[in-house]
Amino acid sequence: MFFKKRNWKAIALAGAVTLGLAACGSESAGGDGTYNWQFVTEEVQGQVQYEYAAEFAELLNEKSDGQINIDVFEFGQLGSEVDQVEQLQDGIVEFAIVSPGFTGGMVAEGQVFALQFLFPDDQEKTQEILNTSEALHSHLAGMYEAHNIKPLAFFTEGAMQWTGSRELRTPADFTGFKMRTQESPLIMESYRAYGADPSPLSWSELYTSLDRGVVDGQENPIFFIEDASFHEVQDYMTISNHNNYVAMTTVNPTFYNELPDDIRALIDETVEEMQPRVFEMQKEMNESLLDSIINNTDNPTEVIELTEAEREEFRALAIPVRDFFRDEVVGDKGREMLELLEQEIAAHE
Ligand code: 6CS
Repeated sequence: MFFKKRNWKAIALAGAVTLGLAACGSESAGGDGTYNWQFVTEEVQGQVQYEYAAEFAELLNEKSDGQINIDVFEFGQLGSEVDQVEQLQDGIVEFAIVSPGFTGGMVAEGQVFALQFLFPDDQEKTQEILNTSEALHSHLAGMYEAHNIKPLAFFTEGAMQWTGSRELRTPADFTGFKMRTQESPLIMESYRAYGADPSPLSWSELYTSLDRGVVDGQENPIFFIEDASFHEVQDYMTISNHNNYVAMTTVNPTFYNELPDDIRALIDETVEEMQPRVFEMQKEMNESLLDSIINNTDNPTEVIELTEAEREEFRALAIPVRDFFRDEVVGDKGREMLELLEQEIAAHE
């Protein structure tokens, strides 16, 4: 794995921690009446997912008067994003933040979040849909549960932007562009629609791959671009707002269903309380870290803000990818889910 420098220590610990978990198994309820659980995230300290999980753990510990203890793991401690999903499915960890982009090969319908320009540009409206959508909380959640992953909440980590070793202003700029994507066939298809050459990679390898020119660019919310230092090895950042980065708070369903009602109720209450918290968290980080990229004179990054007319060119190419989703990626249930989601989105616009 090749993170930027500060994460090497976490990687070095990875083997030891993984072994430790495998040896102990997942002790859900201790003999002394305490609960000791594990929560794995795809991000590191200071980033949205990790800070969410740390606050979630603290809140549950307080609410339960110390009965519930949760160890939160940074990304890199328990393997790749895909390894982490397997650990959740196997009950090795109880909780995980999962990005649907890494489960596209398993729950094809979860790739709905890869459809660009689908959700409103207004982040608050988007979060409201993520909180209330029946398409997501009933239809899509059921599809994940069939794979032993129970989504408890969906949240945005912010609008995504492009960075590149060259300027990305029009679809023509993507011709032959080696675009790093997550492991999702639909994300890859979305970039093929722009003429790019998509290449799936874990983010642990992304900094070095951008630096060495293995890939030319990537998409992510601003806080993540800054905190992972991608801007240091990219000359351009395009404010495209072409999609949101959606993450899911998930739990192992067997573990969750077997909990006493009062403990499960505490989890549900905490999940709900975290929704406005994480929205504020991502908003604050995305806003302040944009300034940090703009003001970084040691590693200057040219920031290009697309006009509405320029975004329109991308939108026109992104819309037919919805047909690809309907016709090639999912079956009837997925089509029904997208139709309902589109209605819910239209009702918010
Ligand atoms: O680009 C990625 O793969 C990573 N981006 C974010 C915002 N969170 C974790 C994820 O793995």
